[in-house]
Amino acid sequence: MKLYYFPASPNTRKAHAVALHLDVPLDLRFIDIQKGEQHSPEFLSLNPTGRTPVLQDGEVVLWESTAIMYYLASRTPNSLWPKQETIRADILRWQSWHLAHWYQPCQTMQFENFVKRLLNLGEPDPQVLQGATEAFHREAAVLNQHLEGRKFLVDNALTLADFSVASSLTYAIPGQFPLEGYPHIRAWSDRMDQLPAWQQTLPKG
Ligand SMILES: N[C@@H](CCC(=O)N[C@@H](CS)C(=O)NCC(=O)O)C(=O)O
Repeated sequence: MKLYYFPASPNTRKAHAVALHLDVPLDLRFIDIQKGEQHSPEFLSLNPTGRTPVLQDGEVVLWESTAIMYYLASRTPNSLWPKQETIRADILRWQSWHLAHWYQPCQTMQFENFVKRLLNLGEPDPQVLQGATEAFHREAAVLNQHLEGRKFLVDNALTLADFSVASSLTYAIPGQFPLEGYPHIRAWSDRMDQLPAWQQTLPKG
Protein backbone atom coordinates (compact mmCIF):
# COMPACT_ATOMS: atom_id res chain seq x y z
CA MET A 1 0.00 0.00 0.00
CA LYS A 2 1.43 3.39 -0.95
CA LEU A 3 0.90 6.59 0.99
CA TYR A 4 1.70 9.74 -0.95
CA TYR A 5 2.45 12.08 1.86
CA PHE A 6 3.82 15.39 3.07
CA PRO A 7 5.10 14.63 6.58
CA ALA A 8 4.85 18.21 7.90
CA SER A 9 1.08 18.17 7.33
CA PRO A 10 -1.36 17.37 10.17
CA ASN A 11 -3.60 15.73 7.55
CA THR A 12 -0.84 13.34 6.60
CA ARG A 13 0.03 12.84 10.25
CA LYS A 14 -3.34 11.45 11.31
CA ALA A 15 -3.47 8.93 8.45
CA HIS A 16 0.16 7.89 8.83
CA ALA A 17 -0.18 7.56 12.63
CA VAL A 18 -3.23 5.29 12.30
CA ALA A 19 -1.25 3.02 9.97
CA LEU A 20 1.69 2.92 12.39
CA HIS A 21 -0.56 2.30 15.38
CA LEU A 22 -2.24 -0.61 13.59
CA ASP A 23 1.02 -1.97 12.16
CA VAL A 24 -0.15 -1.55 8.59
CA PRO A 25 2.97 -1.46 6.42
CA LEU A 26 3.11 1.51 4.05
CA ASP A 27 5.31 2.32 1.13
CA LEU A 28 5.80 6.06 1.74
CA ARG A 29 6.11 8.38 -1.25
CA PHE A 30 7.11 11.95 -0.41
CA ILE A 31 5.23 14.66 -2.32
CA ASP A 32 6.96 17.99 -1.84
CA ILE A 33 4.08 20.46 -1.87
CA GLN A 34 6.52 23.34 -1.37
CA LYS A 35 8.00 22.46 -4.74
CA GLY A 36 4.54 22.08 -6.31
CA GLU A 37 4.76 18.31 -6.85
CA GLN A 38 1.05 18.03 -6.02
CA HIS A 39 0.33 19.72 -9.36
CA SER A 40 2.18 17.17 -11.49
CA PRO A 41 0.00 15.25 -13.99
CA GLU A 42 0.95 11.96 -12.27
CA PHE A 43 -0.20 13.18 -8.86
CA LEU A 44 -3.33 14.86 -10.24
CA SER A 45 -4.30 11.55 -11.85
CA LEU A 46 -4.43 10.13 -8.30
CA ASN A 47 -6.02 13.15 -6.66
CA PRO A 48 -7.59 15.80 -8.90
CA THR A 49 -7.78 18.18 -5.92
CA GLY A 50 -3.96 18.28 -5.81
CA ARG A 51 -3.71 17.60 -2.08
CA THR A 52 -1.89 15.15 0.16
CA PRO A 53 -2.27 12.51 1.57
CA VAL A 54 -3.36 9.89 -0.96
CA LEU A 55 -3.51 6.15 -0.34
CA GLN A 56 -3.12 3.64 -3.14
CA ASP A 57 -3.92 0.01 -2.51
CA GLY A 58 -3.91 -1.82 -5.83
CA GLU A 59 -6.91 -0.50 -7.74
CA VAL A 60 -8.12 1.52 -4.76
CA VAL A 61 -7.06 5.17 -4.76
CA LEU A 62 -8.28 7.21 -1.84
CA TRP A 63 -7.82 10.87 -1.01
CA GLU A 64 -9.08 12.79 2.07
CA SER A 65 -7.23 11.81 5.22
CA THR A 66 -10.37 10.88 7.19
CA ALA A 67 -11.43 8.40 4.51
CA ILE A 68 -7.90 6.98 4.51
CA MET A 69 -8.07 6.51 8.29
CA TYR A 70 -11.31 4.53 7.93
CA TYR A 71 -9.87 2.41 5.16
CA LEU A 72 -6.80 1.54 7.23
CA ALA A 73 -8.84 0.83 10.36
CA SER A 74 -11.47 -1.25 8.56
CA ARG A 75 -9.09 -3.92 7.28
CA THR A 76 -8.92 -5.87 10.55
CA PRO A 77 -10.90 -5.69 13.82
CA ASN A 78 -9.30 -3.14 16.13
CA SER A 79 -10.12 -0.78 18.97
CA LEU A 80 -9.62 2.41 16.96
CA TRP A 81 -12.84 1.66 15.04
CA PRO A 82 -14.85 -0.72 17.24
CA LYS A 83 -17.82 -2.65 15.94
CA GLN A 84 -20.57 -1.09 18.10
CA GLU A 85 -22.73 1.29 16.11
CA THR A 86 -23.19 3.78 18.93
CA ILE A 87 -19.42 4.06 19.38
CA ARG A 88 -18.92 4.43 15.63
CA ALA A 89 -21.51 7.19 15.53
CA ASP A 90 -19.76 8.95 18.39
CA ILE A 91 -16.39 8.72 16.61
CA LEU A 92 -18.01 10.11 13.49
CA ARG A 93 -19.58 12.92 15.52
CA TRP A 94 -16.15 14.10 16.75
CA GLN A 95 -14.57 13.71 13.35
CA SER A 96 -17.40 15.75 11.81
CA TRP A 97 -16.96 18.42 14.47
CA HIS A 98 -13.25 18.43 13.79
CA LEU A 99 -13.70 18.96 10.05
CA ALA A 100 -16.49 21.52 10.37
CA HIS A 101 -15.49 23.58 13.41
CA TRP A 102 -12.12 22.74 14.96
CA TYR A 103 -9.80 22.39 11.97
CA GLN A 104 -10.30 25.90 10.58
CA PRO A 105 -9.39 28.11 13.57
CA CYS A 106 -6.41 25.86 14.34
CA GLN A 107 -5.27 25.93 10.73
CA THR A 108 -5.60 29.73 10.58
CA MET A 109 -3.58 30.31 13.76
CA GLN A 110 -0.98 27.83 12.54
CA PHE A 111 -0.71 29.72 9.25
CA GLU A 112 -0.73 33.26 10.68
CA ASN A 113 1.61 32.65 13.64
CA PHE A 114 3.91 29.98 12.26
CA VAL A 115 3.80 29.22 8.53
CA LYS A 116 3.93 32.88 7.46
CA ARG A 117 7.08 33.41 9.49
CA LEU A 118 8.59 30.14 8.27
CA LEU A 119 8.01 30.96 4.61
CA ASN A 120 8.66 34.71 4.84
CA LEU A 121 5.07 35.54 3.92
CA GLY A 122 4.80 38.62 6.09
CA GLU A 123 3.34 39.47 9.48
CA PRO A 124 0.27 37.77 10.99
CA ASP A 125 -2.95 39.57 10.08
CA PRO A 126 -4.44 40.78 13.42
CA GLN A 127 -8.04 40.77 12.13
CA VAL A 128 -7.79 37.26 10.75
CA LEU A 129 -6.13 36.12 13.97
CA GLN A 130 -8.84 37.70 16.11
CA GLY A 131 -11.60 35.86 14.24
CA ALA A 132 -9.72 32.55 14.47
CA THR A 133 -8.97 33.06 18.16
CA GLU A 134 -12.64 33.72 18.96
CA ALA A 135 -13.70 30.61 17.05
CA PHE A 136 -10.94 28.61 18.74
CA HIS A 137 -12.15 29.61 22.22
CA ARG A 138 -15.78 28.72 21.37
CA GLU A 139 -14.82 25.22 20.25
CA ALA A 140 -12.03 24.64 22.78
CA ALA A 141 -14.48 25.28 25.62
CA VAL A 142 -16.68 22.45 24.33
CA LEU A 143 -13.75 20.08 23.85
CA ASN A 144 -12.28 20.90 27.24
CA GLN A 145 -15.56 20.29 29.02
CA HIS A 146 -16.07 16.99 27.22
CA LEU A 147 -12.59 15.79 28.16
CA GLU A 148 -13.03 16.54 31.85
CA GLY A 149 -12.87 13.14 33.60
CA ARG A 150 -12.17 11.31 30.33
CA LYS A 151 -8.91 9.89 29.02
CA PHE A 152 -9.99 9.92 25.40
CA LEU A 153 -12.83 11.39 23.36
CA VAL A 154 -15.04 8.34 22.88
CA ASP A 155 -15.83 5.54 25.32
CA ASN A 156 -12.68 6.33 27.33
CA ALA A 157 -10.53 4.50 24.79
CA LEU A 158 -8.25 5.62 21.99
CA THR A 159 -10.15 5.77 18.69
CA LEU A 160 -9.90 7.39 15.27
CA ALA A 161 -11.61 10.43 16.81
CA ASP A 162 -8.56 11.21 18.94
CA PHE A 163 -6.20 11.05 15.97
CA SER A 164 -8.45 13.41 14.00
CA VAL A 165 -9.02 16.02 16.68
CA ALA A 166 -5.43 15.93 18.02
CA SER A 167 -3.95 16.37 14.55
CA SER A 168 -5.01 20.02 14.61
CA LEU A 169 -2.86 20.57 17.72
CA THR A 170 0.31 19.45 15.95
CA TYR A 171 1.51 23.06 15.72
CA ALA A 172 -0.17 24.35 18.88
CA ILE A 173 3.09 25.71 20.33
CA PRO A 174 4.58 27.52 17.29
CA GLY A 175 1.03 28.49 16.26
CA GLN A 176 0.58 30.10 19.71
CA PHE A 177 -2.77 28.43 20.37
CA PRO A 178 -4.27 29.93 23.54
CA LEU A 179 -4.57 26.64 25.47
CA GLU A 180 -3.79 28.04 28.95
CA GLY A 181 -7.39 27.92 30.15
CA TYR A 182 -8.03 24.38 28.89
CA PRO A 183 -6.32 21.91 31.26
CA HIS A 184 -8.29 18.89 30.07
CA ILE A 185 -7.31 19.48 26.44
CA ARG A 186 -3.68 19.83 27.46
CA ALA A 187 -3.77 16.62 29.56
CA TRP A 188 -5.36 14.69 26.68
CA SER A 189 -2.91 16.15 24.19
CA ASP A 190 -0.04 15.07 26.48
CA ARG A 191 -1.56 11.57 26.51
CA MET A 192 -1.60 11.55 22.72
CA ASP A 193 2.04 12.64 22.75
CA GLN A 194 2.91 9.46 24.68
CA LEU A 195 1.74 7.24 21.81
CA PRO A 196 4.64 5.85 19.77
CA ALA A 197 2.68 6.37 16.53
CA TRP A 198 2.07 10.02 17.45
CA GLN A 199 5.72 10.54 18.37
CA GLN A 200 6.93 8.93 15.16
CA THR A 201 4.76 11.21 13.04
CA LEU A 202 5.65 14.44 14.83
CA PRO A 203 6.94 16.72 12.05
CA LYS A 204 10.68 17.24 12.33
CA GLY A 205 11.58 20.81 13.27
N1 LIG B 1 -9.29 17.66 3.58
C1 LIG B 1 -8.01 17.19 3.09
C2 LIG B 1 -7.00 18.30 3.23
C3 LIG B 1 -5.70 17.95 2.54
C4 LIG B 1 -4.77 19.15 2.47
O1 LIG B 1 -5.19 20.32 2.60
N2 LIG B 1 -3.49 18.85 2.26
C5 LIG B 1 -2.51 19.90 2.13
C6 LIG B 1 -1.36 19.65 3.10
S1 LIG B 1 -1.95 19.99 4.76
C7 LIG B 1 -1.95 19.88 0.73
O2 LIG B 1 -1.54 18.86 0.23
N3 LIG B 1 -1.94 21.07 0.09
C8 LIG B 1 -1.40 21.24 -1.21
C9 LIG B 1 -2.05 22.39 -1.91
O3 LIG B 1 -3.11 22.88 -1.44
O4 LIG B 1 -1.52 22.82 -2.94
C10 LIG B 1 -7.58 15.93 3.88
O5 LIG B 1 -8.01 15.79 5.03
O6 LIG B 1 -6.84 15.09 3.34
